[in-house]
Amino acid sequence: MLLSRTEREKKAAVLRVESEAIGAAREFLVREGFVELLPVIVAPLTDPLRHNTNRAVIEAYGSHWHLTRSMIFHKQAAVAVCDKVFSFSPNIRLEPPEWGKTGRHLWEFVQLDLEVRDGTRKELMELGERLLIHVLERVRERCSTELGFLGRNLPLPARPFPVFTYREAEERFGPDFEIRLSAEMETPFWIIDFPVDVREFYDREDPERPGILLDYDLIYPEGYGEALSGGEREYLPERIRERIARQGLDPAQYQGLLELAEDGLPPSAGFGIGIERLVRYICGLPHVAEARLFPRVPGKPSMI
Ligand code: ASN
Repeated sequence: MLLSRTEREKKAAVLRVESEAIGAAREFLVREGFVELLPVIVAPLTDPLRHNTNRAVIEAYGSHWHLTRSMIFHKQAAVAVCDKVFSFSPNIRLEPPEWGKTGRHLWEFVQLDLEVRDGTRKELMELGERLLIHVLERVRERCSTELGFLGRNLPLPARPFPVFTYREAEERFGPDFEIRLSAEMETPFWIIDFPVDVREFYDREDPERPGILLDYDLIYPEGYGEALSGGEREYLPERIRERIARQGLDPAQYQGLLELAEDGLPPSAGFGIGIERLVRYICGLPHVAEARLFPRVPGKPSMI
């Protein structure tokens, strides 16, 4: 790796911030009663995702195994054992090569994925705000030299963060409302109530408002885009089956999930927060690749 002295110093500053942010998030969650799970890297089933992402599959012992795209189903199963779980979970998503230029995508990244048994949207949104503020406070306190070196004046947002419904945001800002709002806002904000067809089948449809999901995305200000996405979950087998069918997916691929649901999956809610995007926002970096020492950028080769 041929980095100039300044590049090396910058990278070291970013990595120190990242390490502090990870430590702060872990400390916060353990204090809140969460149990850390070791990540799942391969599984017979993984997150279908709603956008068109090629599957990464390996063959082992005569079966096909997906590389994890998110630990969603494992988190849902895990809360039957421990009430609150989290994992720093490596994800592989084979995004189109042109996404290498968005500044927001890596095809290998880590998300802090968490889930709470019997959790509600309201509780999880509060948790997300407190978690983010704790991390920002800690980094400001312990990494002022690094932030100064990176020229980043990191603001501390006040709770509660503003909330927009998907419909309201779309009406006011058009189809790319997320990017436009993110560029305009000066504080992190939520988008809630996504229509059922734009999200994955596992986010719970509001029984009181058919067609609307009980989900939530947190978006960074200053144009940095999505911070976290999460939702209450479908946990009843008949609901999961219906949602799978409505999205035209093959139920056989989700056999393991359906069997777990037949045995009794607990109700839960959770979210995932991308670590490289968090560090990009904290440090004010142009691209998420700068938050990794060995980045995997869609469409870009790597020597190591
Ligand atoms: N981690 C997200 C969630 O908890 C799912 C995802 O990454 N697609 O909802």
